[in-house]
Amino acid sequence: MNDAHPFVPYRPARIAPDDMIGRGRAFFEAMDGRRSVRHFSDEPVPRAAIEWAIRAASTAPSGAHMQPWTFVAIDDPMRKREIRLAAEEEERKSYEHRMSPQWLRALAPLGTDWHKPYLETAPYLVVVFEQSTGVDDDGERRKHYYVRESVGIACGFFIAALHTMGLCTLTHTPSPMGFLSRILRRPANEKPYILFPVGYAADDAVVPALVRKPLDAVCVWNP
Ligand code: IYR
Repeated sequence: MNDAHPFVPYRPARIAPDDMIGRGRAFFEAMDGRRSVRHFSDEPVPRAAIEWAIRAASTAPSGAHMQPWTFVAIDDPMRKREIRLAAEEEERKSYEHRMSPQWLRALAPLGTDWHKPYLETAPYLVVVFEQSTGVDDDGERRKHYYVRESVGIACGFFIAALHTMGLCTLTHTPSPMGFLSRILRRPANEKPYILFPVGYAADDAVVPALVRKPLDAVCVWNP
């Protein structure tokens, strides 16, 4: 700590243990109610909701606090159509030739295929880009660190924020995703990371009957 790099006091609220557990359970229950959605309503959603979710995402911890992400939000129907067509072109090739039989079997319970109508139905597409480098205060190019970890955490916050607002999304990763850089005219230091359609679930939306792993299958104490 010195004048060039000041510190400020930080006094996060102390929560009594009983309350702590109650809050932890409530947060778990809220998050456990989230599902990835592929059937969206075209009902409009306030733009401010997207902006709050992006603000929340951008509070994520990041390597050397470089915040190596760009959230590109799209609500223009022509742009959405262009993205849908390009994504479907790649996805069709993936489903027909590029994905292994084992991969296709793993996806079978999700009921996915190359058709991606939600890329037009959902009122917004938010494409998150990871930045391999950025620019410092002097305009010099600087390297970013732990980029994928940082962006992944930010995307988690984004998903949680949307869910808190009653909005739905999907972590869509058309592969390869280079077309997003071209269509969205992103600079060379940015690479597409996840494409999130965002909106309300359709009234008749269904999701696969998945079961989450219980605590003892995902947590090991003092091995
Ligand atoms: N990107 C494809 C395939 C796909 C892959 C995985 I791993 C999934 O969990 C779901 C889909 C698609 O979006 O259909």
